[in-house]
Amino acid sequence: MHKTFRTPALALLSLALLGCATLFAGNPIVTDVHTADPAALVHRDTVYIYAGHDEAPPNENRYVMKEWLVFSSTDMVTWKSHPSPLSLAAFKWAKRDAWAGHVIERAGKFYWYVPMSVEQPHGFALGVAVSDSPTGPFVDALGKPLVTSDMTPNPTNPEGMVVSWDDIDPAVFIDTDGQAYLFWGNTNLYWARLKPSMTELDGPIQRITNLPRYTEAPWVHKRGDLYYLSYATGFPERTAYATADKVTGPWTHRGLVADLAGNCNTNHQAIIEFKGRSYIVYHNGGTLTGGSFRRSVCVDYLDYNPDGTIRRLVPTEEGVAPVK
Ligand code: FUB
Repeated sequence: MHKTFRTPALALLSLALLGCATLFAGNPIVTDVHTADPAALVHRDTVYIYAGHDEAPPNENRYVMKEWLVFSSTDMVTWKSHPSPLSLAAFKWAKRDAWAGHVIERAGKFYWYVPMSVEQPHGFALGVAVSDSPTGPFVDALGKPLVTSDMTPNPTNPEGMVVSWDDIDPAVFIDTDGQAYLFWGNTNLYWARLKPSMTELDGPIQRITNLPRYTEAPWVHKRGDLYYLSYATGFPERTAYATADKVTGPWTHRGLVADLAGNCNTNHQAIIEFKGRSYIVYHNGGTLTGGSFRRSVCVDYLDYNPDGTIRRLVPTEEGVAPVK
């Protein structure tokens, strides 16, 4: 996919004139910092986007990610930037790599599931932080990981590499009966039930094995009676999806949601309904300083066909219209 991206000048000018941390949409929605791996939460009349912070300097081609960021909007167009509510420093047991997380609310508390690399057991681990507010501050809920690398196999990816980073990209879904599920994984896609505490697994870790070229970034949502599991596929990544009649599967692969992200080798999506419309939140490398390690979050509409299949994303520069 080729597209041109607007310069950040307009957004920066808006910021300067306003003298506050209110950002105006058009894609990318944030242009003063690089943001990646969005998760989105609808809470009351507000949408919160939780993102990783890509801090790699220009020409440094590796992830430099030490904290997570949060932005909020009531109209999907005007995004307010809040102080960073969570960083690696909150997890005494973690070392590096504040990668893709997910926030969900239960009984008035907000739980933020995040992957980080650790020394022992070698690889990534999943932690969970908790707050009374969607904008934090969040604190480590357990003082230790929820999932560690020795709880799952280290798979071999299609390139023949042993993947020690399989325990990444947590995504939590609470079903209509109140049961919570944790999905995660790179190369292997894992899931497990969560106890009502949201900080303990409830039963064995299971795998979904029938999704072609599953890479990472699972996201589960429900529309009507149908469950959707979207995820990054292949590498460089596109976004694919599967559907099921139950959140426990079996899942049927349905095709692509999105083609390659512009100027960026990963794809990472969140799908929400807000005030009667569906949105997809994703990232690309679409700023003047952007790229695979300096990504930026975008918002566009997500449309469904009458049979419930998802229409392929049309990424836009103008983004979405304000919600009335
Ligand atoms: O941002 C680091 C990793 O890149 C995420 O965990 C993946 O989803 C991919 O976007």
